[in-house]
Amino acid sequence: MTSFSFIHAADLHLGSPFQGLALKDAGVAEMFIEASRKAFAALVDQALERKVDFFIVAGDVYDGDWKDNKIGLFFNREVARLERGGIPVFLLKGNHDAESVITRTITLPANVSDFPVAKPGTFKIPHLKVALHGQGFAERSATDNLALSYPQPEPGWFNIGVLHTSLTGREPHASYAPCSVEDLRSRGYDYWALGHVHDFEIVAQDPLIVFPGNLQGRSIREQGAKGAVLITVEDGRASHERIIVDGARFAEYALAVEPEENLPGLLRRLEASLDEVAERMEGRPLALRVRLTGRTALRGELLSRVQDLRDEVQAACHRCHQDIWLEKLDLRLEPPLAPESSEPGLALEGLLSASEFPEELLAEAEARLAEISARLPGGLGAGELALGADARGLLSEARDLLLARAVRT
Ligand SMILES: [Mn+2]
Repeated sequence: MTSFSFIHAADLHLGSPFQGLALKDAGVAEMFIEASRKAFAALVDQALERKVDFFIVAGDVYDGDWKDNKIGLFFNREVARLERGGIPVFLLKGNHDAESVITRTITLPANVSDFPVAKPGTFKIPHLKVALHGQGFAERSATDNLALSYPQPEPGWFNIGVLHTSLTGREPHASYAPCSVEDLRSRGYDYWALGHVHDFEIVAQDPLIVFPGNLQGRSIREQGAKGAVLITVEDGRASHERIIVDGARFAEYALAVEPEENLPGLLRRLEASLDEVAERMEGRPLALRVRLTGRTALRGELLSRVQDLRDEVQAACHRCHQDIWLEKLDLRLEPPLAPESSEPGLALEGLLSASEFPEELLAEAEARLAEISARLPGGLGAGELALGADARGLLSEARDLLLARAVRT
């Protein structure tokens, strides 16, 4: 059997909305917005350099319907580079770019084949004796076990199954085209090119079943290095190598504030401890969520000047590395265990420190949150709450802020 190689990518999510940084700077935001497109262009560069034989995208090329044709024009331009390099491209529609979801089209080059959505289809590359089997999504929701109706393998050929699926469940990813590893094995194929789950995962070795993960992290929930896989097949055996192409990264860092520490001391310690974070950037801009925890007498002061604190934390990040951008400052501070009883405002604190909020207040806050959330752009789906906290969390934050101000005056 001939030896050959191909790239397996998934979940490009082109056009995905940007989640934002603490610093409101359009130029910096643009760097992160551009990252998804740059990552795909970098992958196309790799495919051309390594002269792979074909290229698979296992669903969710697009994040959703296009506002205009900009995304379609970008994708066409990149896959046309693959066409000029003689590399065929096989696309599968996932839940985000299901047939019914994407209403606009741009005519793609002739090297692009799109798997059917009504039933599984097979594309063949005769000179390599490769057969690719796949079925895309007609609708956003796919509750059937699609894998079970995939065709019999082509005898003596290298058979690849392409499928957008959550398998038997991969939290927090929604359940689509559910199936088990045994269902996939039962098809008798040599490789399964999966999509949907945004973390890289080798699901099985025999045959090789792979989630390449998404090409580019888009929020704090998608951390670490991102990319696709290069699959090399020799004598019918597939082996994999990750190709990391992300153009920006997300990370979290938690620091426990010492009880007696002052603000300059805290900032100096943060700056010094971010060195280990900077090592994980590998030359990319980093959106960093900083979480401050611990019991500190500074809590009231920090909470009442949160915007200044945010800027100071951003400044400390920049003193460590010019491309660490504060994604969010998450304050989880607690007051010291034994507050001085002579401090003014403690009566108010006693008044407000009841552990539960009245039901009517909670209901009112929840209703307002729902109203605001409904107006925010959708996008990343389950997980992150629109304002970063639930009604109870936001009410606690408001109470703490009020207390801090009352105590200071
Ligand atoms: Mn998906």
